[in-house]
Amino acid sequence: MDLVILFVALLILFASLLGSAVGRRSPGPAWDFEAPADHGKDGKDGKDGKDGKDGKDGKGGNDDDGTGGGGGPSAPGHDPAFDLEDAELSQPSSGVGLAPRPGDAPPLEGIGDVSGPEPDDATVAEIEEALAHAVEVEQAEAVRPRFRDRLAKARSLLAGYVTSVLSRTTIDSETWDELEEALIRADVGVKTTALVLDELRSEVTAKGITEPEALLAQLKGDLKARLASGERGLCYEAGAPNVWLFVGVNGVGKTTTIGKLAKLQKADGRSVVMAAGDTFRAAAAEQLGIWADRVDAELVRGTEGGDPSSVIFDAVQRAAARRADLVLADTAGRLHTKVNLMEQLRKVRRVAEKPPGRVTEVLLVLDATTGQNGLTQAQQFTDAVEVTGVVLTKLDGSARGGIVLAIETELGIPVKLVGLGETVDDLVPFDPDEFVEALFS
Ligand SMILES: Nc1nc2c(ncn2[C@@H]2O[C@H](COP(=O)(O)OP(=O)(O)OP(=O)(O)O)[C@@H](O)[C@H]2O)c(=O)[nH]1
Ligand SMILES: [Mg+2]
Repeated sequence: MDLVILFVALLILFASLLGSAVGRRSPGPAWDFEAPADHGKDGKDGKDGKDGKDGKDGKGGNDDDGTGGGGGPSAPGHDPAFDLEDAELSQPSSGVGLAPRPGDAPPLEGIGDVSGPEPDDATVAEIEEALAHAVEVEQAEAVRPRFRDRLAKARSLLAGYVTSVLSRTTIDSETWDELEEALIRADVGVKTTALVLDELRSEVTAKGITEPEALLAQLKGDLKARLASGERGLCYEAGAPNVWLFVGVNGVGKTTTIGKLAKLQKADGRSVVMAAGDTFRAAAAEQLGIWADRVDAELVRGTEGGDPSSVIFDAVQRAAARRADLVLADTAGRLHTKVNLMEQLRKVRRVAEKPPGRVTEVLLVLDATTGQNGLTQAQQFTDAVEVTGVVLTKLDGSARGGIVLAIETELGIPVKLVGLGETVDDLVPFDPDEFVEALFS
């Protein structure tokens, strides 16, 4: 009998415990850290959601999943356990909304299932300002990168020499030695360095320059003048699909440059067809296809191992049929020393030239980190396909930007575009003045 009474008592105790637990969890969404009520609050307070930092690091913040910027158990700085614990401690069992956490902005009216005081005018103004700032940051991302910001490596190489030259009170033989070493190390090349310094010596004599500061100012002026005459515009002739052919050795950035340039050209109102003329590897066409998707351009590709000329031919036909303005033609990277590959390139150019196509640019893509070898490459490619301009990539990671001077002085080929980084907006027209200033200031 005693046992029966004990059993019934235990049953009653268990039932009452269960009832209280269910009652505590029953309010639903506001208590559940996966529910959107709290996330709506965090995501729209202008601090967690779109502050221009979280959105870029790929770890959270953009609120694309609709859970709010601070949402998701793994959102940085947002501990879901804290939410639940905090809610359980501070909310009545009716469970409407969560207590604000330290640092939370008060919720906005009509957002989520959140109760609390109405935001005052100052808070609304603060939120609006934060959102406006986020928009500014997003817009700023598309702004053209500045040479000065991206040429830190090249500048720091020259900085030591500049400081040393300026530290002396006169211009002496050490000054000239240092300038020579600086230019050669920056890959201006022995020949062009000699030309630059000979010119500078004559000017120093003619103008009676004695101050190191004036000497450096003269050098900068000379370098700018040396680069002033290049025709840097990309040639476009209306009335037929213009073909711009991209050539160069392996890995210099041909395919990436086409993607970036397509975006620039489309922004200028031109329609673009991309030709996957690198048929050596299937992955090459895939890579170009990704860029085509990204910038919304049409892609024409052939079969792996097929004839690159026929891909370019098809692309020109497609462009003509669609009345597209430009065919940006990729080619396989090739060593300039391989005779048969250079011959293949000649054929590609001949075929691209067939009406209705018109080759208006042959752009040699050079990697700025390879230095003086770029000069040899430029010579060989020019012999094969009449290069009309150079795209100098990876200037952002190179201390050797001086190759620009060697190419223009020794080969007379204008540098038309430079790559200052890997993202789609990191291709810019070459600006000699900005370039020289970025190197020396
Ligand atoms: N930092 C930096 N990297 C760049 C730049 N341009 C291209 N790259 C990188 O260079 C690498 C090679 O670029 P690709 O476009 O594949 O070069 P490619 O000339 O088409 O190479 P192949 O097709 O193999 O001959 C990629 O990782 C690019 O992101 C630039 O201006 N700066
Ligand atoms: Mg490529």
